[in-house]
Amino acid sequence: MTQPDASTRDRITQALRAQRIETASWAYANSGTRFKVFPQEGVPRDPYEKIADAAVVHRLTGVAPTVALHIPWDRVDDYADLARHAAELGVTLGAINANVFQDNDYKLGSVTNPDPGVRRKAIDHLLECVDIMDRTGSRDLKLWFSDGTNYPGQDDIRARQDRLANALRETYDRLGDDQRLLLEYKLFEPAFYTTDVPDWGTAYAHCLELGPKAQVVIDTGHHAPGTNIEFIVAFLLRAGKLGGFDFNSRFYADDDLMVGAADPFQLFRIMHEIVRADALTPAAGIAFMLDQCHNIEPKIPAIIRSVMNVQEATAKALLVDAGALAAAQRTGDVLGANAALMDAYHTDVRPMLAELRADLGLDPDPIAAYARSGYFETIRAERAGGQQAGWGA
Ligand code: LRH
Ligand code: MN
Repeated sequence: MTQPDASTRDRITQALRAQRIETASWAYANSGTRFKVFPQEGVPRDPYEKIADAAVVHRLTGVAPTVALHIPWDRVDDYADLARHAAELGVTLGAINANVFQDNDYKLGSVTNPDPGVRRKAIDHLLECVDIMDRTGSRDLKLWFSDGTNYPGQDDIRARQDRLANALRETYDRLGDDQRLLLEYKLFEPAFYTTDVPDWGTAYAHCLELGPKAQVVIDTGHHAPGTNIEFIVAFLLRAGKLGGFDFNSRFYADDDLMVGAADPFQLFRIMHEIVRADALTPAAGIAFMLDQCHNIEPKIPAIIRSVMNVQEATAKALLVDAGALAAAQRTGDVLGANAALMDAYHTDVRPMLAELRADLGLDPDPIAAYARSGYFETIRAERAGGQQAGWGA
């Protein structure tokens, strides 16, 4: 693989400079599996400290200027003050994630619950999240519903879709002009027979029904094994209905491991579809968010590593010789076309990214820079007392 010429390098570094990755407030706090959430030293105790950690990730990577919140995990008295705190640290508040999956009332569902009173309660939470967006200045309301059933006959599958559509409609109609509703799907868990938004098709159909401010979120851990996720990316991009990603990786189910850790080639193929559709720039409106749990590994270095994994997959995707690829595809040169992608994928882009960081005035190795910063030692001492934040599962 010949090294890219100067204009190609410029195009690639320009695109990488403009890349924006949103980190998740809950990944800085204690989170894990249903079996055990292992506490760690220095973990944030409130949203202010979570945002301080997110600001460190941005300071060291240069491409993570926003942090997603989750309500009520990040509930505060003054969201405008939280936004000010974030701005002072050089970051802004990103997507607002609603949570209708932890309240006892939602055992048989939230917005799809047979009980209209429970549905009302759930919808009111979604509307409260839009109120919060008005105060944080967030564009996106991200909705994931754990709603589903465990046994055939437990509830009416069609009636639950009607209830879901009604709740989405009421929430959609509450959105401001510059606000979006991002609907996330998941094959199963915690429900194990039906899930009311189980796949991209169901999410897409509901978003079509709602209107232009409703788009689909692809959580890379929410598919059946063997699912070709880049096909879903290409399809939703073509339809103008891809709103964003919850990036993570998995070997089996919704493992929520570091993105690119379990399957870097899949991440590359996903980013290839993004680059091919010229959808990498913030103007394209795709929210590239991380949604991970760092149960056993140190959280801030893991999130820095995750941002770097997305950058590496993106740089490789930007290296694909689009002209050679198109020519091979046009002439049915199967091996030539595959080689165009594999050559890019097998290129070591780490020197280029280290150079980009140096150009940005950053340490070429953010992980080493974090270790040298002493930030962990500082927060370990400062945050010794008090209640560590977690997802309270
Ligand atoms: C559900 C999910 C969703 C979040 C939660 C923390 O599995 O991916 O995006 O609300 O994780
Ligand atoms: Mn998710």
